[in-house]
Amino acid sequence: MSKAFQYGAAAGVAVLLFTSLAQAHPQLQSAEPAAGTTAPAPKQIRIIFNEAVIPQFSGIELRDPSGKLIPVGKSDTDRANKKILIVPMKQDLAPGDYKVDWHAVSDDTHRVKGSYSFSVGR
Ligand SMILES: [Cu+2]
Repeated sequence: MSKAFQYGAAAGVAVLLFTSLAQAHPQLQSAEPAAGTTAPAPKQIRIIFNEAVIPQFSGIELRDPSGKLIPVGKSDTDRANKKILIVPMKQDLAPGDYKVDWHAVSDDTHRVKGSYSFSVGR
């Protein structure tokens, strides 16, 4: 076996390993309001993952443009689809930009987190 072939094969295995690991973790697929969009004040924030998440260990921190934490309700998953995390709003969000720092734990107990922003229009 040539050295070049050995390196190539090792790289291929590494890519396969990385891909299967990545697929085994919850990933954000979409959100409502969607990232980067301007929407009316939402009654709830919905985040759709690629796999079921555990609501007790999943949720968001919502911040206004000044970085102030906005209180939100208790996270839950959609009864019909455990891939959808639902966070009810406790108040009408004033027009402006908001940042969502989310975290989620999937059924396989893997924890992931991320953040995105959306805006509330007038
Ligand atoms: Cu995982």
